[in-house]
Amino acid sequence: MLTNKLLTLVLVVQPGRVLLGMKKRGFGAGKWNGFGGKVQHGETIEEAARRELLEESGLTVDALVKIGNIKFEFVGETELLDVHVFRADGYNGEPTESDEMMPQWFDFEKIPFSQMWADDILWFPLMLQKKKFFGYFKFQGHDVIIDHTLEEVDTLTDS
Ligand code: 6U4
Repeated sequence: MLTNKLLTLVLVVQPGRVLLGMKKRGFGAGKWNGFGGKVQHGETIEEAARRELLEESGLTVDALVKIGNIKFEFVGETELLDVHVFRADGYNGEPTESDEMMPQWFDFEKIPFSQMWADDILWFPLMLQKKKFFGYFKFQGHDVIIDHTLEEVDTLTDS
């Protein structure tokens, strides 16, 4: 049986560029990614998204827009990662390196997909166009997608 693990992922977007962080340790180390992590007991998914963004990048944001929900299954693992993806178009503060992440802005044409999770190249175009989406990706190891679905949706639920 698969257990569900709630995670957040925040993309801070400015005209023509997006902020990514190089993950320095833990899950996905060595990859550029959005900012996020596990939802803790007693906090909402959005509270977790804000907390992780601040911890990992030093930024706060006013509006966080729910933009996607992606479920990840890893062959041989019993945990299903349930990642809630948010987009923020305005931010406060300066991107600051943390123990976990090294932030850097990337022009839309120079997003380093070859050093990102393999699913990102598929859903980033939707996220950048502010289209909401729902995805499912089944990974063999951390680099190979053996099955997936990705669809645009009108609304996203909280669970
Ligand atoms: P801690 O508690 O810091 O040890 P860690 O194991 O480092 O946790 P965490 O909490 O940083 O993991 O969460 C992993 C992050 O990676 C979340 O923001 C979700 C994101 N993520 C996981 N799989 C992903 C994938 N296939 N594509 C993607 N982001 C993914 O773009």
